[in-house]
Amino acid sequence: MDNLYEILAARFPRDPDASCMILADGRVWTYGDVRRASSRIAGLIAALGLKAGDRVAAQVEKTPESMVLYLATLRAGMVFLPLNPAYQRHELEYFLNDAKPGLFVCRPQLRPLANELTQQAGVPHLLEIDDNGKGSLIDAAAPFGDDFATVQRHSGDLAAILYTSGTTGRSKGAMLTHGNLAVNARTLHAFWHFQPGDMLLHMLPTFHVHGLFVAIHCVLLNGSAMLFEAKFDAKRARQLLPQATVFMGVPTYYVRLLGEPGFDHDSCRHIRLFVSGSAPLLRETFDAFIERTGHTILERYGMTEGGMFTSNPYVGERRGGTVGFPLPGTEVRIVDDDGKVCKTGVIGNIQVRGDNVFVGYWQMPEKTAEEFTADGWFKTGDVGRRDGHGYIAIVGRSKDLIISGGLNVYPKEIEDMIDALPGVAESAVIGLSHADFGESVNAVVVRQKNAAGAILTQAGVIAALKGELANFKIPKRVFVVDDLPRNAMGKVQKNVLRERYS
Ligand code: MLC
Ligand code: AMP
Repeated sequence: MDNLYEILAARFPRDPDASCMILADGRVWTYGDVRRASSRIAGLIAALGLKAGDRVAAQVEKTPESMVLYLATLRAGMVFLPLNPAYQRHELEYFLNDAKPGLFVCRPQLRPLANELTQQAGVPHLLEIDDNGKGSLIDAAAPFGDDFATVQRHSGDLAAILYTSGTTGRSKGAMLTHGNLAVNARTLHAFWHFQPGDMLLHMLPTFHVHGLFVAIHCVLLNGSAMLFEAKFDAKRARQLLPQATVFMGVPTYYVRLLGEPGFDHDSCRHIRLFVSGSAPLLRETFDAFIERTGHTILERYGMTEGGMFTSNPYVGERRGGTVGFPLPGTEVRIVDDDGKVCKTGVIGNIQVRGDNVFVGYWQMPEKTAEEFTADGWFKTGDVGRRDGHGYIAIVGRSKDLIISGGLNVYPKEIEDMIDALPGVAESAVIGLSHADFGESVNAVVVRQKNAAGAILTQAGVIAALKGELANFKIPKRVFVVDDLPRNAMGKVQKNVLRERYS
């Protein structure tokens, strides 16, 4: 059976009363609850008339019910498409029209907009899960049975589509198969030594690879429990960490933990593993964490398009400023612009290959072809080097991407929106270093010459973008200028802007 749900469920504990998710209010979801609830929701999805391969899009808060909706989608043979609840009209409209899901699950407060957009996009079914895990989807699933027969899927069948922003401004849906997800889950579970009795403190959002796949798959394959928190909060993390053995986070979580009074050795007394990824972990954070807690954070590197590619070792030296070695089953090479493999220590483009690497971008065959080499290597757009001991360091990106608090922002998308505002001639969106988010989004906006009546201000630009774009993409600062620096080819020199405004 290649359905990922079956692969995970085969490792669920025999005892149906064993804990799976422990919630902030003390409620516990057992593995039996997970099986039953996913069965009922799968029954509902199938009864709606969705066919294998149809998309189930969900823009809901992190709750046990929304996690189970993911498993139910797998069981029913559909393709899960999680969306950040921060997404606004502009983003949602695009995703629904592009993915054409058979079912869209939203929060009740979004209902009016969801009605409008689903009608426009021809999405036949709209149901709700609210922020307490209740709503029309849960009510409609209640009459269905606890013994849904999980639909047969092959390892090459799609399990999920996760949108990643695109350099051209158009988001691309990365198509991941049951096989892609299963192979990465098994690798990480083994490589990070998951063991009976582990307790993961889960504070990541569940609409991205990190929180949804890396963290949850490891726990489910392990048949163990997680402290399932709605979001990251440093104070709450400090209180809960003594009950946990594993923690996974983006670098901002570690920066915030270090800023938390009372966070020390004792707070981490049962922890065996801290994992960081999704964005570069600063050397100073890595060092300060060792000093404060005695723990060496394990940094790993990955991407929506294939899960995890490299990891520092579980046993052996974890080197700060590096992302370790290729994981078993994943090949990583560093090549120059002509595709020739670089010598040790030489900086080049990172390419990856393996069974975990995605099968392409949803309905974008040309874009997919561009991102792979003729011999099947995926071009990550990251730039790095390998040292004499084989440790890989990410030193930059060839793609114009900002990672803010572990969330990706492609400048082109914001620039397009700003350029359409009255009084704007053009704009350049740049990442600047930020103590908390690592990088922050900033806009340099050129006022139109002789634009009658248009007064461009930071507040005006920000107000115009809010409601259209997710909050994390809204520039933290806006600089209004008369022109942008350009090179001889006429290309905007973002490096000059970054220096000027840093
Ligand atoms: C929230 N805001 C952000 C932001 N998150 N702004 C910039 N960057 C972010 N990441 C906005 C809020 O809407 C708010 O706006 C203001 O910034 C301050 O919010 P906050 O209270 O500080 O934010 P908070 O809710 O605490 O969220 C910050 C965070 C969260 C870092 C905890 O963003 C987070 O959990 N990030 C993790 C993302 C993640 O899982 N990435 C993995 C991707 S997978 P306003 O206007 O209301 O004041 C991947 C592959 C891989 O990359 O390798 O893993
Ligand atoms: P996403 O598209 O959200 O999956 O983000 C993937 C990108 O995050 C990668 O291409 C890298 O640029 C970045 N990334 C992930 N992990 C790390 C890491 N440990 N260090 C530096 N960058 C990282």
